[in-house]
Formats: sequence, structure tokens, C-alpha cells
Amino acid sequence: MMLQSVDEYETKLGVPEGWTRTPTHYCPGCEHGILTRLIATVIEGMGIREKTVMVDSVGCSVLAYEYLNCDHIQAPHGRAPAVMAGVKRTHPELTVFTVQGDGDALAIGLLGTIYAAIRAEPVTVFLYNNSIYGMTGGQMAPTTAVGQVTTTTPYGRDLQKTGNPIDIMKILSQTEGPSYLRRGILAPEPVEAKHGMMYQAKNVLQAKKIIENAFKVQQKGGYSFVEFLGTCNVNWKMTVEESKHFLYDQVAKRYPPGIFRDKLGIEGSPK
Ligand SMILES: Cc1ncc(C[n+]2csc(CCOP(=O)(O)OP(=O)(O)O)c2C)c(N)n1
Ligand code: SF4
Ligand SMILES: [Mg+2]
Repeated sequence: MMLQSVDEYETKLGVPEGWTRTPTHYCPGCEHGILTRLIATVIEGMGIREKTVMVDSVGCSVLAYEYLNCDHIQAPHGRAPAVMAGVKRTHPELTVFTVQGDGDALAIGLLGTIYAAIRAEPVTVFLYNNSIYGMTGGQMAPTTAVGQVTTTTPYGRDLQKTGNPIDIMKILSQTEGPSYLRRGILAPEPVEAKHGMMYQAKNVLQAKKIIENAFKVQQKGGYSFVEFLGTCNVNWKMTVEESKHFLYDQVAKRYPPGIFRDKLGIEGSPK
């Protein structure tokens, strides 16, 4: 199906109730937009828009307050988990979530991230891991690969100077608090086909299901943390196509997708 304009696309595929139709600032080819749109679709599907609060963090996800028509509070620089806990404790009937970048959640915000998990706050974190500080121009993040060139590691990330990259699934798996720990991929997968390169949407569709699962876990009183792998073609200095290959060939090998904890058996047997 080839659609020519945004209006034609929205007429055919529909506009989620929670989508404001504001043109987004995301760079073309970035999955931040996919994530925001999927969250809007899931919120509509679950009928929770008027009882949902998004805590906006910092990084390219922050402007979701312009795009998602639910309630918002801003808590930049790693403070989202603490603010989510406050909102949820005072309003347990609400669905409370954040979208944080790897810089926000795993650098300045790592302590807040870990303690919210340890306390098993019934809230939901969606982490957008693009291995870099996207919004501020491509500095090294805690998830940047050893050897990866960024604006602050022009000769490649040096293990001796900066240590190993953080794997948040491994860290949170050491704590008893979380009910749902999941890693997924937001980008369509490039595959060789008979007439050239094609993109499979399988993981994008699965990402929608994972978002729904995370909210369901929260509704059952559990803490859910989802790490989504995404690209930042602009700061990786790649074409959109190269960035999808890099994500699947390199990043997803270092951070394999899967279920790391599923206490409530939301995806099958409890784990
Ligand atoms: C105290 C302070 N430190 C740093 C910044 C700059 N800052 C804004 S967003 C950001 C990093 C964003 O990276 P990430 O969280 O990975 O999100 P992304 O844009 O990659 O999705 C930084 C360092 C700031 N505004 N204030
Ligand atoms: S700077 Fe990177 S992460 Fe931010 S919108 Fe652009 S491509 Fe996406
Ligand atoms: Mg980032």
C-alpha cells in the first residue's frame, strides 16, 4: 500500500485518540516516533487515556508532551522514576509511565532507576536505548560500545578510561522488585529479498504488544521496565538504512532482545 500524504495515511490507518496530530520533531528514520505512536495506540486500545500520566524525562523523548494527549509532568535528568512513584502512591488508580533515554535513565538517573525497581513501585519505564546522547549532539552514553566513535570519544570509546557499557537488564535482574523486565527492538529489520532490501515489521508489532504487557503488569500492581533498542542515524553519522543494519548487526548482538523477568506470566509461564 503506497500512501502519498500524511492525511491519506491517517484516513486509511486511523489516528489514535491520544495523538494530537502535531507535526513531530523526530529526525526521519528515528524510532522515537514509532514508540510515541505505539504508546498512543496502546493507550487508546486499553481505554486508559484519561487515567494516564506520562512523566516526561529529557532527551528526544521529552517533546512527547506535544504529541500524546494524556496528562504529563516533566521530571528531567533522571528524576522520572521518583516523580512517577509520587504520582502513583497518591493516585494508585492512574497508569503512570515514562520514556527515558539511555543518557537520562542510565547516567544521571541510574540511582533513581535502580531504587524504583528495588522498591517495586507499580509504574512503567520505557527506555529508548540508542547507545548515545541523541538530543545534545551525539556524546558518549553509558550504553555506547567500546570503540564506538562519538563526539566525546572521537578515537572510539576507551575501556580503560570509561569502563564497560551498562547492561540495565543484567543490573535489574539482580533485584527482586521488578515483575516484568523485557528488551525489544523498535526498528523494522532489514532483510535481503529477491528484488532488493525489504524491511520486516515483526519486531515493531511485537513492541506494541510489549507496551501493552508492561501496562497490564502495572495494573496488576507490578513494576515493569522495558528497554527498547532504537537508532539515532543522525548522531551515528549513518544513512537510515545503515543505521538499521548497525542496530541489528551490532547493537542487538550486545543487547539481545528477550524476556528477562516475567513474574506474572504475562507472556506465558512465569519467569
Ligand atoms: C544537568 C544537565 N545535564 C545535561 C543536560 C543536557 N542534556 C539534555 S538531553 C541529554 C542527553 C539525552 O540523551 P538520552 O537520554 O540518551 O536521550 P536521547 O536524546 O538519546 O533519546 C543531555 C545530556 C542538561 N540539559 N542538563
Ligand atoms: S537526534 Fe537521534 S534520537 Fe533524537 S530524534 Fe534525531 S535520530 Fe532520533
Ligand atoms: Mg540516547
